[in-house]
Amino acid sequence: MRSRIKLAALLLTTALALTACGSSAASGGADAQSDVKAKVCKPSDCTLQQVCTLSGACLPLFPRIYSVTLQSAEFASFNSTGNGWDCKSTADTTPACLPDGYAQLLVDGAVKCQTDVIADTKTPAWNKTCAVEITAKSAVELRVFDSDAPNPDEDTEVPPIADLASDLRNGVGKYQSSSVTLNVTWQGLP
Ligand SMILES: [Ca+2]
Ligand SMILES: [Ca+2]
Repeated sequence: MRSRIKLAALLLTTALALTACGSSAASGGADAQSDVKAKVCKPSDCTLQQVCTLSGACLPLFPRIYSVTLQSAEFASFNSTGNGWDCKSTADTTPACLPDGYAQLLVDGAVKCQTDVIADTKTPAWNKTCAVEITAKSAVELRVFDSDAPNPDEDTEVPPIADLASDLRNGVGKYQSSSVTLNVTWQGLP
């Protein structure tokens, strides 16, 4: 009698273990499937007229809403006139002599994204993200300033974007003048 009870208990334990194993394998399979669905393209899969969007599909570059992140910048030691930023000489190392940077993205002359000012550093990191609609005819500009309030802010003269379509496809861009380098990322939506 006791051995029958032991056998029944053993069978029940085995059945429970198999059930647990089966349900775990099933949920692992579902996770693996959703991982595949989450990302199905990379930039090199798409044509020159397409972008690999956040949804994982190659879709037309334009018109499209892009998530733009004005990430960070590196200011040179001197401004475009050859002087220090907030003091004449860079030999003056007091923190207030360092630039007070902020960045803007403009579409057709209107500011669509602007960072806060980060005071007294040559390496501001803003990581400011905005959703911006860009069409094939949009004039997209990037600007970086040293805030000199209450005086006019000093433009670091970031040059025009040389190849916007290429930067949108690749998802990153570095934009450089003699006085600043601006780092931006682009992500096509949806
Ligand atoms: Ca300053
Ligand atoms: Ca300043």
